[in-house]
Amino acid sequence: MSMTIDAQDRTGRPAQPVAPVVPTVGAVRPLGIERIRIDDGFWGARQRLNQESIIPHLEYWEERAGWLKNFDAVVDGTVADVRTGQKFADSEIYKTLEAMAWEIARSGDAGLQTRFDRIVARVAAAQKPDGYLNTRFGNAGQPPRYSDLEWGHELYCFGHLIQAAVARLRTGHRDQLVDVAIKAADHVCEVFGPDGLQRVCGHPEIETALVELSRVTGDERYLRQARVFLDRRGHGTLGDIEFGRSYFQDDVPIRDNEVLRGHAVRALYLTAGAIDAGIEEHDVRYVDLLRAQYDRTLARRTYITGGMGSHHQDEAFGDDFELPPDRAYCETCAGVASVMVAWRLLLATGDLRYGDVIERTLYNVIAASPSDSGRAFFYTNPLQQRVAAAAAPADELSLRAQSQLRAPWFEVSCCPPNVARTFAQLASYVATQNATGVQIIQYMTGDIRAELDVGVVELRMTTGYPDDGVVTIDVDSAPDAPWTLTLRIPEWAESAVVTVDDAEVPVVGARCTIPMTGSGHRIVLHLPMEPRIMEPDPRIDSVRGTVAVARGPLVMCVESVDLPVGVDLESVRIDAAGALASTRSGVEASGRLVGYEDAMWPYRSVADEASRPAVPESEPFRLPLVPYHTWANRGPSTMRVWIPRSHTGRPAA
Ligand code: FUB
Ligand code: ZN
Repeated sequence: MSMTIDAQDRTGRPAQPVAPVVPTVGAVRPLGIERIRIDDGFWGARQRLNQESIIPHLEYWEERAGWLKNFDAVVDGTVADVRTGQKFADSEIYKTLEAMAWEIARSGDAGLQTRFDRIVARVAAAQKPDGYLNTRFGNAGQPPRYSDLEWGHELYCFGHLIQAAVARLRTGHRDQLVDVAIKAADHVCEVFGPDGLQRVCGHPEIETALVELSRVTGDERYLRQARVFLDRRGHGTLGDIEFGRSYFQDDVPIRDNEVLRGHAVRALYLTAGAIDAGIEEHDVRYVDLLRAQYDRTLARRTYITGGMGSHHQDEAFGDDFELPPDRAYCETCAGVASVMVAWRLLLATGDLRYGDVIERTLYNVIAASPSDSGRAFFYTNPLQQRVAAAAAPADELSLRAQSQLRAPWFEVSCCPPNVARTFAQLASYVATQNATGVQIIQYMTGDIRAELDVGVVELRMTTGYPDDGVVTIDVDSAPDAPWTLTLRIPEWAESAVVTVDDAEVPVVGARCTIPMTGSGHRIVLHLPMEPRIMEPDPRIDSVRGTVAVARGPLVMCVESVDLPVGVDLESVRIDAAGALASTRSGVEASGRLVGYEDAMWPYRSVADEASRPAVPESEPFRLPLVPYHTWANRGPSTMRVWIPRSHTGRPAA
């Protein structure tokens, strides 16, 4: 399917939406957080958690771990001796600043503004007169600038710095952070321009940041520099490494790829930046091929949760259908990055199926990361936990490899600030508009305001989603001229019903488009929330013979703390044809238990299969499942999403 760009050139509009991604062309355009307010429900609660717990927690740990002090140490000349953290620790400060910037705009939190300014002053003080800024390279006693582009992350850090500055500019502030980021971006253009250093960064990120800086400032130099980096990639300018150059997407030019490969976050950030550049260059063919790469990745290399990345060793995509549940890496950052790509494609094409991808990933990867307290995070998001791991100590730094349970902070803490910036900017993913209508992409409780060519539309959306499937949209204000309201109909909601003032309207595929005139109307969307049994593509070898349970957008799991005392999760099977019921905490299915006998050797000949009795299964029992995103909030547990099918198959009484 090819991408359509409806030529809505918005260059020259007085104000850009207060949103992280504002392409100048696209099938639909974003509505910023100044036009959409989430004020309750599942995501309202998470935005409050972000403001009250997650962001202060990031500030606390970045100070405590010394990553903020690294900037002070650059100023006082001691950084080579005292620096702490990974090479890319600066980027966590910048992502936190970005989260704070969106949060300040969302909540108007004056205390947060003061804390933000203090951090920015410390960062700014470490910048060199020519714009270079890094606490790991280029200071007295440290390796020279750009001497380790494979692993040094200098341009990656600049990318996050620039994204934080874009957040400030879009939220109406031309402040010290913006000056620092623009100086850094100018420095990058100077050093890495067409005639400059012929290298790229081992971790993409600068590309998408430069395009957005170009969009917000109108300075095309930044877009051109992004294009230089994109075209330079894939030609082996980075040294070879043990994982091969595919790890950082430097083995094959972007245009020659068919599917995303290598390190998942790197591949997805790169794709986001490439789409951004392609959109600004009006290169439909380029965006179309990136879309095909992402679509193929969704079809063959993505977990049922929306998670991406099957390899722990190199945090990378596996081969097609290599999606082991227990070894699933599914880094939280890869979930964030996948949302970034899907959102760009949705804006470019208007294809609401990308709204499904975003929804799945938001609920089942990004929402899964923070604990209920907002003070511990999953780095990886496996779909099966075989051994009940002890909770990470609440007050200690964890190694990423130990992150079987949520931990307060990691040596590599890229994920927590990524969650924070996504939660703070979340309203900008709720709805889009074009000249004639509004498209609702995500169902949340809050207000939406859009300025259409025919006039201003104000909507109030109320829902208990995803606990229940009723979404009510009241048209509080709208012109007496025709406009359209489009609702995304999730792929799993075939029997969705939409009414306008109690009269049913047709639903076609992924959308329901309703012709509207005037205000005072009530639209109600009824999404079928009956639990569903899902089976995997038979080519996903590692989960053949199993099923999963989903309810609405939520993937469910069985957690050992919900099983009868003495029952081991290993022995649980599920009646795939059995009854499923929604409960307060999730879903109840019909389960059966099997007894396994250990042998010296866990393999046997199939030759005598016919004479062997089938593994006996117990009578059915009620098997409780909970939303995957809630798991591991109740102490050590084992867990699985994909459950072996019972061969007896009689439903529970
Ligand atoms: O390298 C920076 C970040 O650290 C990556 O995006 C994550 O995968 C983690 O390795
Ligand atoms: Zn991460």
